[in-house]
Amino acid sequence: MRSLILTLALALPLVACGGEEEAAPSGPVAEGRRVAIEVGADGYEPSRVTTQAGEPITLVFQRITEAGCGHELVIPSEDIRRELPLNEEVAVTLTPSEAGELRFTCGMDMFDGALVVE
Ligand SMILES: [Cu+2]
Repeated sequence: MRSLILTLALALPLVACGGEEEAAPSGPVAEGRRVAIEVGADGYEPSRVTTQAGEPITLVFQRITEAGCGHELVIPSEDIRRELPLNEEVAVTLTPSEAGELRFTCGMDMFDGALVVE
């Protein structure tokens, strides 16, 4: 009998916690702040963008030159690889979960860009 009461006492808080879980939002994905990034012959302008962990942010890349190799955008940690057609805006929305640096670069890892997460 004693062990049964103990089990119930342990089980109750677990049930209470489970009930507070929120369902995933079903509406459109929040895009948060939008930051325009130009992709030139030598890299990104700006090359560093600062944001807060847990906040969605949309980086809008636009390649403005045929020079250089910015036609491909790579964000290694997110497994993102996108073509950047000349003079077209390409939006990438990210919600970094923890502080740190989230690099972005060209297809050959030559450009240096980063989303700095605080
Ligand atoms: Cu390159």
